Amino acid sequence: MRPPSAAAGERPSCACAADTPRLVAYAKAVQKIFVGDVQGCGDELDDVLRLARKSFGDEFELWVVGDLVNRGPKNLKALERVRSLQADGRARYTLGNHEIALIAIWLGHRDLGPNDTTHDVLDSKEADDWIEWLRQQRVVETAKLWGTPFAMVHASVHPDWKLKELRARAREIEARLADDDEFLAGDPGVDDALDALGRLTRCRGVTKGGGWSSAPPEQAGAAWHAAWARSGHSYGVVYGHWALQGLHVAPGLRGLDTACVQHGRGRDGFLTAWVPEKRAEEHPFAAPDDRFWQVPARRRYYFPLQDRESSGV
Ligand SMILES: [Mn+2]
Repeated sequence: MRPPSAAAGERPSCACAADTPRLVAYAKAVQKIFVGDVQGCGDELDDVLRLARKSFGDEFELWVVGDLVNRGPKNLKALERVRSLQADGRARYTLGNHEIALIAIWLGHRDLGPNDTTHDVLDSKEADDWIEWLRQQRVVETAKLWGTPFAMVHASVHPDWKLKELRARAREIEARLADDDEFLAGDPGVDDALDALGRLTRCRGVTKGGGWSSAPPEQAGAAWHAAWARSGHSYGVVYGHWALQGLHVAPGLRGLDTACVQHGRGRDGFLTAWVPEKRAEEHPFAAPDDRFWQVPARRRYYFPLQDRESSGV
């Protein structure tokens, strides 16, 4: 049955008739779900997505800290999930060191290593398209959680950088990565952007002189986040990359790499998601925090060369 239509001249002049649903000025925020290093654990990523749909329907955004690929078996699947959500405007993704390595391999700047498992991407008919897509991705994403600004990055931010500088550095790196086929073949000793790319995607330790290293801080000064925390920044950082450290919850910091792909190598591995649902009066980056999902690895995936050699396999 069609509703009776009012003749043109009879329309009420006021648009807010009592029975008309009104748009609410503050639309409900879509739930952000931050996921740690997937590294080809495509089945466990699907487990997280199932939980997300069960809890929030389509009202969630997936935020991926990078290292979506390598060491694990289902790299293409992991990439496809994120690309599909991103096409719907429902995923943010920052590149990790393993994506940077994959791009460098495709461009001929380095060889596939004995522990690399990204053949499914490199051998696919759409490899060129996948690499082009990766080259369009960001190395830093920023937004706000209930008014608190934050950055998502794979490994670290420079302890001194404010959000504005972090963004500016990231945009320069992203433009070079997308357009310059020789960027990754350069020398980080003379190319600031390439050095900053390393810091964003590989750093764990920092030195007093402003340097950084991918080595853990026992070998290289302090943990980057300890130095960052001493600077008293007002933004939060969500990151990954540090499986040996594991889940890291501290004021302003959420480190989400819980070694899913390392499962069975002397410990249990999980894929961790941070699901910061709003709680009244609580700072989004306060610690302690229990708003995590942890999906156990289904099996051991990673048998690096050193393990294969020592076991005689
Ligand atoms: Mn990493």
